[in-house]
Amino acid sequence: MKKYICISIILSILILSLDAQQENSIPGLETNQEALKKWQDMRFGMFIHWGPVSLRGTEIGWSRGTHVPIQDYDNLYKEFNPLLFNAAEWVATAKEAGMKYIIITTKHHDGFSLWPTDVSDYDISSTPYGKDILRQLSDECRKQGIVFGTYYSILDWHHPDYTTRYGGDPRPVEGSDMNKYIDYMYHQLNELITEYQTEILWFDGEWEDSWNHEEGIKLYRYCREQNNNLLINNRVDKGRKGMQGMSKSGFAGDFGTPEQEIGNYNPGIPWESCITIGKQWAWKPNDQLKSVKQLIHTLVLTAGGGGNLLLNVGPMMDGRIEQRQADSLKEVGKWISKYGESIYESKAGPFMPGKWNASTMKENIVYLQLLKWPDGSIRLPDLQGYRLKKVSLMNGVGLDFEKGKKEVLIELPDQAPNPYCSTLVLEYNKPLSGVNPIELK
Ligand code: FHN
Repeated sequence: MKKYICISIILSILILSLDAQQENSIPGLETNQEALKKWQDMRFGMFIHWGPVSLRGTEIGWSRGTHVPIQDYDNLYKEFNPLLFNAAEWVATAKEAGMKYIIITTKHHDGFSLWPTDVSDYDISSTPYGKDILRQLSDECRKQGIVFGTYYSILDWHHPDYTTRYGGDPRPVEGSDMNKYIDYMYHQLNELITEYQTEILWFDGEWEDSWNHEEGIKLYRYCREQNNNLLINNRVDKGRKGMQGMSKSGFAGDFGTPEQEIGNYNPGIPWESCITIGKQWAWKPNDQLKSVKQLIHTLVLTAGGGGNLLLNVGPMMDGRIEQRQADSLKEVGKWISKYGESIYESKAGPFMPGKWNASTMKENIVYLQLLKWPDGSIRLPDLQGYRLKKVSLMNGVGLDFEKGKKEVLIELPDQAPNPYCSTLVLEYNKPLSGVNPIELK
């Protein structure tokens, strides 16, 4: 019987690894590994959901035809005049938070383009503000050394040729022409790639029947032909498993996109959790913001699972990022300025994310992130085949530890070094690879 159990375990591991490999098994859709490593090493980015809808404080795209009548929503651009928009301030806020890349909604489901696109007048050039938001932001990102990326919604509830209506849109679908819409979309994407040099294409809105797998494959190929260094998420195609965000095998996309949740422990497959700092993606007056502790724990648990965190802010109608949101990000940045070494360029650690911990690793070092400060000491299981040489507080003193038969007892000071999350540095006798992950009780 034991023999059969072993065989079934080996088979299931083989199938899982094959499935992971099949992620990139479609010819011509292989991920650019150099671009992927650069992105994974960054671990932390800023998501920005913004547009004329900030004038109403309702959700971008989704409030068109629901909380805001379509006629009203579609004319908001005529009032949009964010005179206090300052790209340098936005980028500086991201940098101070420890964020290494920015992804902004260039066109959300409402069809409004934040740049002067050649193929539509429903764009920033038709607003009282008139200036090119994307040009200012992309130039400032390059100036400050932040990677510039762009969100683009495949679905477009405003465009007459997009063949799915939403929010009680009375316009007939008959006469709409998805092929014409796809040409429009390709032209816009070509602008984002060639004129704004986006490095990450963050697609969304792939779930409706107007879009299909064949078009997803074609679009991925097209974008990579324009720039082979591009990184493209899995929402370009139809393989996303709901809000879990990971892909079924055989679909295009370089990374999975769990949404509003921390992705599962998955060191072998690239993924990024996109999560709002408040409740709403676009700016909402008096939105309930996550605490700084929640934000830091989210970052740590995401990195501990081998993923990136794309944390979303929604700028206000006048172009400023709300002070509350900026203040929270500044606090996160203070933590990262002390503990960032345990996040950037790290991999998922051997101690899986749990209620009170996470871990990341680099070579022979494990960073044990303590979300709650244990009382006096902690016991850690041995890592089979590895010898623990040294334990210390990150940026701090060495700690005594006592080896038992299959575990080690680490003495801890009474006071947690950091009120949000404290980090231990565990030095082993050799680089850790292929360690079986352990769940700490
Ligand atoms: O419908 C959008 C939503 O507005 C938001 O942009 C998120 C961000 O990932 N994506 C879609 C919902 O999955």
